Amino acid sequence: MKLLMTCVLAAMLAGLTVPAIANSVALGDFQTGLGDWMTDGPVSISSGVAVLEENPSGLMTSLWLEFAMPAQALSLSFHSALTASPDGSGGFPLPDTLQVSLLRPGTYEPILSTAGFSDFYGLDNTGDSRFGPLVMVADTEILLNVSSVPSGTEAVLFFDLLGGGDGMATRVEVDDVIIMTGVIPEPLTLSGVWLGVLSIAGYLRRRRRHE
Ligand SMILES: [Ca+2]
Repeated sequence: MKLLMTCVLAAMLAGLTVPAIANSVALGDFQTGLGDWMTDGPVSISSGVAVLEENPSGLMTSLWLEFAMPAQALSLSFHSALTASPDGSGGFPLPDTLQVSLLRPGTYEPILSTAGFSDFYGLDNTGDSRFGPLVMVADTEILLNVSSVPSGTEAVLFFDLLGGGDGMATRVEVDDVIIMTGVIPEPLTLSGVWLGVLSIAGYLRRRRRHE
């Protein structure tokens, strides 16, 4: 049922009036652990869900997977939940934030045009979210339109939790990472302007590379 809903949402996102989705590729259901996913900082599996908690020895906790884009990919989607509880900390001016990015391996450049940002979805622990026209959010499900990404494109999907002493202990759950595939009847015209500044995750990652 959950997968059917994802099919419908993926079709809407791709601008299809008649859903023509044939299949899905599972990237992460976390039922039997992390599989090929990589981590940095406190990431655990709890009841088949990946859980990111704030990194006490750094600003960022990361969960990522490198993969090749399947043929006829329409959407990349996942379920995520962010919860925060007071932890008595203070002094850090920015709220804890989840940033999700689809980047090229090695260079960490965004695969899709997200001018000014390296992430395609951001959510902080005050409830503010940020995403562009290639993204659809339905309750806890987030879908990214990847129909313009050529088959076989090497990609890395990053989930980054940016923490700090903002007074809250923040926890992020990630599950059901899948790519819906199918045939698109008409060529899609994808456009969108993502306003803003370079994301903090992108900055930190590049800085970490050069250290
Ligand atoms: Ca915090």
